[in-house]
Amino acid sequence: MHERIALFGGTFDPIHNGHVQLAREFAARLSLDRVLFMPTFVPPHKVKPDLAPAVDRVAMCRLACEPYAELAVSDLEINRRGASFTVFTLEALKRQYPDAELFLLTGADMFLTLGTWYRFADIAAMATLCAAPRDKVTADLLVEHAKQLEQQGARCVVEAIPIVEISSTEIREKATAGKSLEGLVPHAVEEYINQKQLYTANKTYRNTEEQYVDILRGRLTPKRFHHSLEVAKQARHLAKKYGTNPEKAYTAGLLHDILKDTDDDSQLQIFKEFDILLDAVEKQAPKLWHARSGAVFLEHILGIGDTEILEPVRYHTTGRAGMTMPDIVLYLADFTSADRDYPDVEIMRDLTEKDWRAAMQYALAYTVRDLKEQQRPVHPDTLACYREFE
Ligand code: DGI
Ligand code: FE
Ligand code: FE
Repeated sequence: MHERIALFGGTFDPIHNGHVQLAREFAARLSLDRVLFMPTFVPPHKVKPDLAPAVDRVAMCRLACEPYAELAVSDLEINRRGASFTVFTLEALKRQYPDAELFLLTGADMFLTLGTWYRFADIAAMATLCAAPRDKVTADLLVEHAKQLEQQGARCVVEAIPIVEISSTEIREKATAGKSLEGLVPHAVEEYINQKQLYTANKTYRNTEEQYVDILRGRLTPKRFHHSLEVAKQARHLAKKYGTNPEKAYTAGLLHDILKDTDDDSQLQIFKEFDILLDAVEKQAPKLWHARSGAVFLEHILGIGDTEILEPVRYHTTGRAGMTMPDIVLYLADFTSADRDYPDVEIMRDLTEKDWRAAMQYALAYTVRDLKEQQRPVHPDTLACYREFE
């Protein structure tokens, strides 16, 4: 019998339970003798500057694979250093295991781009291409794509393996924030991350605020990052003026737009994961999503439990009936931060300094008028808030 060996390439920054489960399921279903995790040295599609050191990514893969006879790690790509094109890696594996039958495991996104990979025909000739869908929609896409690839001579397997949606980005952010990685990565990997301080990258943070700033910098465009810092400052100023907690206001301001530059699909994924149903207006207005997904992210990924931070973020875009003072502080800070330059901003700043009720009334009237002019639906929370201050 020929050995059946699958190549599972990726950055594995870090390897997590989703990867391990996927590999083991594939091994069981396709009777694979071995799945070879192969961390890439430089991912040819997306060059990320702040990847954890290659040796550490390999070491974490080793720790994760150790308990399982069918899982192994190869440092072939790491050792070759150059751009790791899959076709070269498969050729090297062929030389190493001349009699083996090769398989290539890819995530759904990778699989959909396979046809355009460097020397795809050679890849297809050397390995059976395997993918697992994330959900029903991707399942259909993958099956459809597999048909196309097969017309180009490829052999494909799309296996409906239940996927554990874990994101390495979120793991890094949790590690940066000093949160537990329980259930996300194997214990040994968590210990390794902590011991090596991998995702705090030689940094000793003076405080959590500094960690948040680091996370924001990684998630936001420079403009939005700057906006967040300005809203934080303005929120602290207003909190002092109106007699609520200035530190909490600062944190809420800093983090209020944390998912504003995150793509729609990732936000939908968060809603799905945390059983959040969008209402009719929200469904039509993706611009509203970041307030809700952001609050969920702060609570569940960054582990912030304080409602004086979570609620202002949750309602910063629409407002709501019965706004609390922390809600109002963030809402007005977002309207009046130093980076804002819409036509009425000076009027708003003036009102905000003198009379928060008048400022809220002006802001809501402005928003509702603006939405009507653009024929966009007004959210019930926006409307309720508007009526209260009218
Ligand atoms: O995230 P920012 O740009 O700093 O500000 P924001 O969170 O207030 O987002 C503003 C966007 O949300 C802007 O495009 C207007 C939109 N928006 C606010 N209230 C409503 C709304 N959109 C709809 N459709 N309905 C609303 O009630
Ligand atoms: Fe916002
Ligand atoms: Fe904002």
